[in-house]
Amino acid sequence: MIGKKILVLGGDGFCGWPTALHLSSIGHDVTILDNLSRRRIDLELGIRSLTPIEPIDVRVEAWEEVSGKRIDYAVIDIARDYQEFADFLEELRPDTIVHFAEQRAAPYSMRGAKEKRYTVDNNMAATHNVLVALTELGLDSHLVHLGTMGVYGYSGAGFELPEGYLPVEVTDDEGQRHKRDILYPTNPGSVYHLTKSLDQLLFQFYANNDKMRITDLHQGIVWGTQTRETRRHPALVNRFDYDGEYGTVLNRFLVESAVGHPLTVHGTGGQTRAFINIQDTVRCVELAVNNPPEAGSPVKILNQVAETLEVKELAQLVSTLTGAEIAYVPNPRREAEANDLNVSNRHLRALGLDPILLAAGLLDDTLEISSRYKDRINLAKIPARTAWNEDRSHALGNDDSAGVKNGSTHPDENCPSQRAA
Ligand code: NAD
Ligand code: USQ
Repeated sequence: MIGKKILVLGGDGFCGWPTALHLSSIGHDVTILDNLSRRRIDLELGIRSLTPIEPIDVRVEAWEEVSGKRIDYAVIDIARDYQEFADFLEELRPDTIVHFAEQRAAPYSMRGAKEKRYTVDNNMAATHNVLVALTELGLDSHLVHLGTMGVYGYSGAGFELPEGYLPVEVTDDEGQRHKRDILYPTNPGSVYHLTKSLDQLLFQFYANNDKMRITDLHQGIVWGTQTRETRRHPALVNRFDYDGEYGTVLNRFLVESAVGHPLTVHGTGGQTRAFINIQDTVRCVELAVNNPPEAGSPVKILNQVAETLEVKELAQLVSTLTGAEIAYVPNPRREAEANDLNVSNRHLRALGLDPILLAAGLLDDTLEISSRYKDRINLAKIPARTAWNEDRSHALGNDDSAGVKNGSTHPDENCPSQRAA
């Protein structure tokens, strides 16, 4: 089991970097591939990680220094440079590919025409290129993909959300009943989430047609920053996004409280979402890597979540801990004001996951990082300004909603897909 050759696509990112370190620390032979587009988006948006992140070569050197283990890396755009990627794959011949390499921010994907197109072009081509390359090269690598809970939508189904498939029964004209497991009807809430819904169809096709072994991890919102491995050296520190485009809700609340900014609850705060700590993200990927599906079986879909909470509950938790004020701000997103969410995570629990649950004490670490680096926080980048549609744009008080219809104000050459590394 131990000692697989693993390729981590998107291994320079928030989830990919600590996962690469974790898999290396437990004895796997890890290679990172990344096009560094996330670092370029920081430049494009004039933002930066709260934590100062080192260049990728410095990161892997620091890992070798503290662990004695080597992680190789390659800078390739898997969406655009198919042949370079396929040649790389043919030489490496990994047992497992862990695929994080997509544009992952919902607000960024809704900024305007350029970002919508970039997110779809990048994410669909990235995933499809991986599948095509594996097929063309005849490689039997197990593909582990990071998907999202958002593919299910947040409509409050009234029952526990299953893991990927919905059992249905149809009665034909003769009264005969037919049972089927179908992909759970998808209901994405942003262009980004839409790409994850489309990924599911690509996986279904290639698992069926080419007997590819695929695990799709439907992950909730990740909170926290550091893991056991990233704490081992300052140059290993993980990235921490807090801005209105890439910052996720709990990490944003912790940063906001560190600088005395009111906690920005969108709308009523009745949105219920699924959460998981970054330490559990890396553990879940380990479990998925160790438990591939059989060739010829359907895509193995696991819900990678620890618990569900309402946004206003999160704000209350942080406020109680830090004394921060809570501000109920107009919601820039088109989403239900309140929803139920009851999610099964039976598979990962059965494989041994004992998830970290949110409790005030567990926020200390992230709170400490937020305070330590608070001088790096740009207050102007905290508000979430990207409106989902014209109606939401008006609710935000944007006089000119043209930006919503016509795309963002930044020029083409600023899109990370269109700039040289
Ligand atoms: P991230 O943006 O920090 O990391 C993604 C990495 O992929 C970046 O380093 C980026 O440079 C790279 N990348 C993007 N397109 C690429 C391409 N065409 N070729 C090569 N590299 C490319 O995002 P993250 O938070 O680490 O998320 C990783 C994955 O996990 C995403 O697919 C995301 O949808 C999923 N996920 C994240 C969360 C979360 O809360 N962060 C929750 C659920 C699912
Ligand atoms: N929200 C606030 N205040 C904020 C920021 C967000 O109230 O300051 C609200 C949003 O309106 C939303 C909820 O918090 O209702 C979650 O927003 P988020 O930005 O934390 O998470 P989301 O956009 O859903 O995306 C993140 C990751 C994405 C991943 C997804 C998992 O960026 O890659 O797929 O979480 S899930 O939400 O389960 O689909």
